[in-house]
Amino acid sequence: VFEKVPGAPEDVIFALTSAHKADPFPNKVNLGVGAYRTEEGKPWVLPVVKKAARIMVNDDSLDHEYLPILGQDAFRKAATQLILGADSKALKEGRVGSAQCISGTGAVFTGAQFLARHYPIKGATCYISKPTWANHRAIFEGVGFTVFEYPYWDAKTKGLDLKGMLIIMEMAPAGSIFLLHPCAHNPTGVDPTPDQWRQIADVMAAKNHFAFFDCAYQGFASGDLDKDAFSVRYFVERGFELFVAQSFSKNFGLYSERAGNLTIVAKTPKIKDQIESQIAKAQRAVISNPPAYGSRIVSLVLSDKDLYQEWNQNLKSMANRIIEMRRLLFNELTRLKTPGSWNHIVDQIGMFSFTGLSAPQVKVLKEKYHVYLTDNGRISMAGLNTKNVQYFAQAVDDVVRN
Ligand code: PLP
Ligand code: TYF
Repeated sequence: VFEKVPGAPEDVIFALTSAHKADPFPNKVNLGVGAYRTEEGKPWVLPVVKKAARIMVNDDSLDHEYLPILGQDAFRKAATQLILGADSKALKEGRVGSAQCISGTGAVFTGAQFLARHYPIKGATCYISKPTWANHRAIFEGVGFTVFEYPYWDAKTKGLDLKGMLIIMEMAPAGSIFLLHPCAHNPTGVDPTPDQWRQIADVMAAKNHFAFFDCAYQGFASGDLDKDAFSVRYFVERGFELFVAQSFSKNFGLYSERAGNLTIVAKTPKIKDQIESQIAKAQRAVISNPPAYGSRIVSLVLSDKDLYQEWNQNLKSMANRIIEMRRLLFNELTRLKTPGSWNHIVDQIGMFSFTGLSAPQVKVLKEKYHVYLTDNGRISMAGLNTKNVQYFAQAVDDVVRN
C-alpha cells in the first residue's frame, strides 16, 4: 500500500554525526551537532547530575507510576522560576502556567499546536529568524502555520541586522507570532544587547505581536542563568503575554532524557487555567504524559541549595571552556594570518559560531580534512579542544586561501 511514499531527506545534523562516526580518519573533527564535549572530545555527564542520579536510586519513595498529564509539579515550578526569576511579579500574581514537555522540541511543538488551535487572530502567521534552527519552520508548518522569516544575521558585519529585523516587525500584520531566541542564538551565536531588546519590545508591543521564546541555552551564553534570562524577564516586566519553551538538554547535559517545559505567561490566573486545560487535553492525545527521569534530576538539583550551586559551577565550566576555545581559534587564525577578519569568533555567544565559511569551503573541509560542519558554516565550539584546534585552524586557513 505504501509504494508511492516518497523518501524524506535526513536531518542534516544527525546525518553529520553518522558520517563522522563512520569516518576512519584518525584526526576527524565533528563540529556539527550542538552537544557539549569535554577537552577529550567526549560527552560529559555533569557531576551534579551523577550526584542527583545516585540520590534518586536510593530514594525508595520514587516509583515508575505515570506522571500527571502536565508533568511533575516540582519540575514545572522550578523551571518557571528559573526562567522568570523567583521574584517575578507574574509568578506572584498566579498567572504563570506550565506544561512539562518532551524537551525543548516538544515545548515548541506544544506551544505551536496550542496557537494553531486557539490563537484568536485568524490567519496569523509566524515569523522565525533568518537563519534559525531548522526545526522551527518544520514545527510551525507542521501545525498549519504559514511561516515567514525576519532578517537577523548581517553577513557584512557578521552581527545582528537589527534594522532589518525591526522593519519587518513593523511591516508584519498586527498580532503576528514572533519566535525569538532569548540567548545564544542558534546558529549565529549573535544576540541582541539589552538596549536592542528594548527596541524589539517597543515594536512588538506597538504592533501587538505575540512573543514565543525558545530557550535552549540558558546558562550557556554567559555562564550566568539570570543574565541569560534578561530578554524573557524584560518582556514579562513590560506586560507581554508570552510562551517560553525551555530545554534542559544542554544546560544539564540531559539530551536523551527529554526534559523540557513550556512556560506560559497569561494575562490573568483564570486565563492561565484555561490555557493549561487545553494544553493538557492536547498533550494527552500526543504523549499522554511526560517522562520522569530527566525532570526529576532537574527538579532535585534546582530545589536543593548545594546541588544548585554545584550545577552553576558545572555550567560555568562548560561555558568557560567554550569561551576558551573561541579565544584559541581566534589566536590561531590570527597567527596564521588567515585572510579576513575573525573577531566574530570571539564576539559570538553560546554553543555555536557562524564562521562565514561558504558551502563550497565546508565541502572541502569535509572531503579533504574530515572536518564535519553544517553547510551554512556553523561550528559547534564544544567540538574543539586544545588537541584539534590547530588542525582545524590550519584547515580553515587552507580553504580560505584556495
Ligand atoms: N531550540 C533550539 C534553538 C535548539 O538549538 C534546540 C536544540 O538543541 C532545541 C530547541 C531543542 O532541543 P531539545 O529538544 O533537545 O531540548
Ligand atoms: O542545532 C543543533 O545542533 C542542536 C541539536 O533535529 C539538534 O539543536 C539538531 C537537530 C535536531 C535536533 C537537535
